[in-house]
Amino acid sequence: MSAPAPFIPLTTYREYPQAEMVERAHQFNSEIQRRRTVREFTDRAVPREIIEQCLLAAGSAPSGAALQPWHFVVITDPAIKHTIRVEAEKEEQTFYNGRAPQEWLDALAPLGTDEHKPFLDIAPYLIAIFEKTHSHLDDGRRVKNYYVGQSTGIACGMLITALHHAGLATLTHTPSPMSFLNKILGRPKEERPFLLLVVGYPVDGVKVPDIKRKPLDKIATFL
Ligand code: IYR
Repeated sequence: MSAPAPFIPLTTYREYPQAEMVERAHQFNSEIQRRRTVREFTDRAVPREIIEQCLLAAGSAPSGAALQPWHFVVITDPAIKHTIRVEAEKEEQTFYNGRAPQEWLDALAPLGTDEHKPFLDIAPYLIAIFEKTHSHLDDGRRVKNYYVGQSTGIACGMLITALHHAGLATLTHTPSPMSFLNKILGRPKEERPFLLLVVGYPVDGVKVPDIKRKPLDKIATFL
């Protein structure tokens, strides 16, 4: 049994007058509605400090038993990016040419994706996110993590939101299977690749598929 964590007063919570809350909710929604996944990036450099702050924001996500079961590997090295591209394209090649069922390919058709992933070479940052099945506590004990997928998914959502808020574009890339990332990035077996986030500036005049977000009554039920 470990000693209970000491409790401290919460000094950071802030309540707003109701009208201000409504205004803030509208503002945030219109800010986040501008986010679109892009697939064409420039090689323009992005200051590392921005990435660091966004990672800290992501690392503040709630997690099972507060064990923070994630690890972010930030890749700028062109040789490592290229190796990732080569390995990802190998997997995608088989995915698009036989492994994926027709129904899946039909679902992807409007997005215009294929096995070519030049953005993995071009974008200034790739962030590989790993979900950790176990944590190593400060006292050296190795403990099981809980709700690993939910926790890491929330952290990724916060990362994407933070990067968008900072003015960067992202692509949530999920080459499947992704285990080649452990090998290339030297991560242990207890870390499972969760997704690969491509980060940078979109090319001038970038186009995105004309998809619409579902209306509220299609995504939520109020009882
Ligand atoms: N991983 C492939 C296929 C792919 C799958 C889904 I679901 C997408 O939303 C987009 C692509 C690829 O990256 O091309």
